[in-house]
Amino acid sequence: MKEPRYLVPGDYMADPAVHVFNGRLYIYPSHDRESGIPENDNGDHFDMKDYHVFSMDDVEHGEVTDHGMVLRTEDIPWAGRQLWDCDVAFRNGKYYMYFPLKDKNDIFRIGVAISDKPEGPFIPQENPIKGSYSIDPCIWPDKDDEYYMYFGGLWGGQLQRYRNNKALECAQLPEGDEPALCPKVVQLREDMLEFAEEPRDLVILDEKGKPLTAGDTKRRFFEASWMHYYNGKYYFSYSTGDTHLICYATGDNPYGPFTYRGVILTPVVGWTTHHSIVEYRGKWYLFHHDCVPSGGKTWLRSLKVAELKYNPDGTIQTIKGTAE
Ligand code: FUB
Repeated sequence: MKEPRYLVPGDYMADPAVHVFNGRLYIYPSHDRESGIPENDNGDHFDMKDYHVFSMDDVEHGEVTDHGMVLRTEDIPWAGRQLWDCDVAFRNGKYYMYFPLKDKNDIFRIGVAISDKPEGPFIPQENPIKGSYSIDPCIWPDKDDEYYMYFGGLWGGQLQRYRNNKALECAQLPEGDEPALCPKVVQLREDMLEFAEEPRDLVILDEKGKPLTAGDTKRRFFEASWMHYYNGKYYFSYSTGDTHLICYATGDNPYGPFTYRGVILTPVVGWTTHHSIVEYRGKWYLFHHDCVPSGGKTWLRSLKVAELKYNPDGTIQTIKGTAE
């Protein structure tokens, strides 16, 4: 693939989670819209109200099918506002969509909606997952039929409001040499509707084996967890948020620890950067978004795909974002 490709030119879609189901590629993005809400560090301007599903069978030239609206806030009994980045997993004949949404108290929780088909529509559960908080769920189906969720996001994603899975009186963002806040990992119950255990920290180490610090803003986790597996290693990738990079770390099992390895995507036009990595028909791809088509409006993002390549030692070749 010579040039990255915009996938849905007629609408604004972001945060793509991509999976191969029944031999076809399915894309589960956030659906951006013009809400008129002023931009702020809390992310209030990302006021999304529904999801669409897309699919295709040829990444480089194929037609992208829009399966239409598959879930909306009006149909979610506990909904407050803001449907952010979702993910979908298949188990025991059903497709489970995991989505972050603020409840009626303006607290992000993670909900589940179910379908018989990868293209939806998805029917939401009455309540969010017990003990869930923050944003950006990513589901990893591991060996032995175990499913893990990775989640978390700083600032508007509210992760700084929690320690040891308990809400704090006041949010606390560590600084400087203090250890950075970690993304969370938790195994899902067999019915996929609840956590099977307490979420744990997914620790990311530097080259000396020390946890990344909060002041190391070009490497520490901010949001947008994604997991993939390549050549016997687990690859955990994520956004560094205010430094606008997609980075990755490798490990030997789903719980980590993981060791920081480098940058996958340099900054794109826009503020957020968010991605997924998937193998399809023998090639690896990075799905992501930028704000070039909207002329740099950070809340109106467009879906893209670029080919991703590994070096012989398993490191990933850095892709240049559109802000360079
Ligand atoms: O789309 C809203 C939020 O922006 C996502 O949940 C974050 O990862 C960032 O992309």
